[in-house]
Amino acid sequence: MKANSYVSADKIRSDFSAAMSAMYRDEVPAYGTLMALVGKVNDETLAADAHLKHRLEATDSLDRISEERHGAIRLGTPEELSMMRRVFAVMGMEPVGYYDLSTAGVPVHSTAFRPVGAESLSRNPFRVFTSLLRLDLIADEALRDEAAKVLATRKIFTTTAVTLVDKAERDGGLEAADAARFVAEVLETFRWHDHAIVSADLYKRLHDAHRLVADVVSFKGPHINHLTPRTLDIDKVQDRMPQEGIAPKAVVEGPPTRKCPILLRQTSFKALEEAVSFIAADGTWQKGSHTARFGEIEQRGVALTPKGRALYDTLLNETRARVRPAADGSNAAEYEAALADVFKAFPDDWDGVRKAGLGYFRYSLTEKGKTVSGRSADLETAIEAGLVTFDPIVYEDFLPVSAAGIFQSNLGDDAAQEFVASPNQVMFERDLGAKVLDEFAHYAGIERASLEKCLAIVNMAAAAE
Ligand code: OOG
Ligand code: NI
Repeated sequence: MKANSYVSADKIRSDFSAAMSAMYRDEVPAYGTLMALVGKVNDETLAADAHLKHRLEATDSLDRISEERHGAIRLGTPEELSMMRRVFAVMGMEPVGYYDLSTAGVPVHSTAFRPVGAESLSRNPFRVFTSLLRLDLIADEALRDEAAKVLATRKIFTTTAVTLVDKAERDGGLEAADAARFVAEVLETFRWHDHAIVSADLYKRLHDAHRLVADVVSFKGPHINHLTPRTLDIDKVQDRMPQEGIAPKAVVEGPPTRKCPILLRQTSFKALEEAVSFIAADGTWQKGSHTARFGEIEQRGVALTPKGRALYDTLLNETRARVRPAADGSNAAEYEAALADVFKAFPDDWDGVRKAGLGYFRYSLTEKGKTVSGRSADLETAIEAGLVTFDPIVYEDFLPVSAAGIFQSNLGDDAAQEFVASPNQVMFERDLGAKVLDEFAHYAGIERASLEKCLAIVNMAAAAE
């Protein structure tokens, strides 16, 4: 056994994330511009907020900020999805959560592949929102069959990538040379292909059924469609995007601007219209275009408990009942005002969020708490006495309504479609070949573990009194 020489999954993921970033920067120059802007705003935010900087350092998450990004892909078949699960597993990424996008008029359901352990997350939190096309939601049966036939012909993974996944599973890891080859080979799956695998006519019919169907079916592979950096101040980046020549979507998705960020706020710039070629009847190429790739940024806040999430959902629905944001941005200011007003019902100080049981927190002993002994205290008393402190646990997942908003903003105004809501987690997990992790149980587990560690020490000190 040479288990010691295996490269860690965390390192493979970091290398892959860096390689993906370099490829995307090359392919989509606006991504580089956005990354530079986000980096600048993050530096400014940290320089202006010493407390934030200190807490990020204390919770071991400062270094990861600049590393932090997520991408998204859309797959066509169950076989592609289950293989993708095995590929991501080699990088230490597991499927977390189930997202039904049919409610938002998008014929896919999804999960997010991401690292789950605290150490892995702080090393590199790279994640990929992964959707599976649902041809069952497309009404035209003949077209559905045609699409399925095309999908059956394509191979999105290189032979070497598959071989290396088999090897990693068999041996329990990959050595350096294989890990490097794995990164390079898997990157191929995410590459943009400007030559379609369908005719312009079929593309048009797929596109008429739903733009996403055309995006998934017409190409050789699931090109990464965006790569999103994490910003510490999304409003500032949104404001400054135009100065950098980037036009952001009308409103930021998710909760309003707050002192204490919750969940996830996202904004994006519209998908680029890119030149592609379709297969012509005489075997030559016919010029055309396709829009799929866009830019997005996000700001992450505290993970909410089921109670906090229910409150968030209620308030967001209430806001949208008051003002539905128009795609052209004409009522953006009105929507933002309504959002801010309705969300006054959500406490905006960390202790308030915590005490109301709305968010998940990581507890730790303060310097004083570490030295004290002979003190009997329950958690609240220990907090009040400055022995125990708490930090918000960052939300590492996604928001179906935001995802839908991002999808929609890239579909154009006329593309909204109604599907009957039909979540089907059972079918998704069967196609995936595994169960997805329940995100709430996961955050609750992190909180509990931090608490137990703290309380043991505090109580021990108390026992010695
Ligand atoms: C995925 C959109 C979802 C997010 O950040 O919510 C997403 C897609 O467009 O394929 O990435
Ligand atoms: Ni995204």
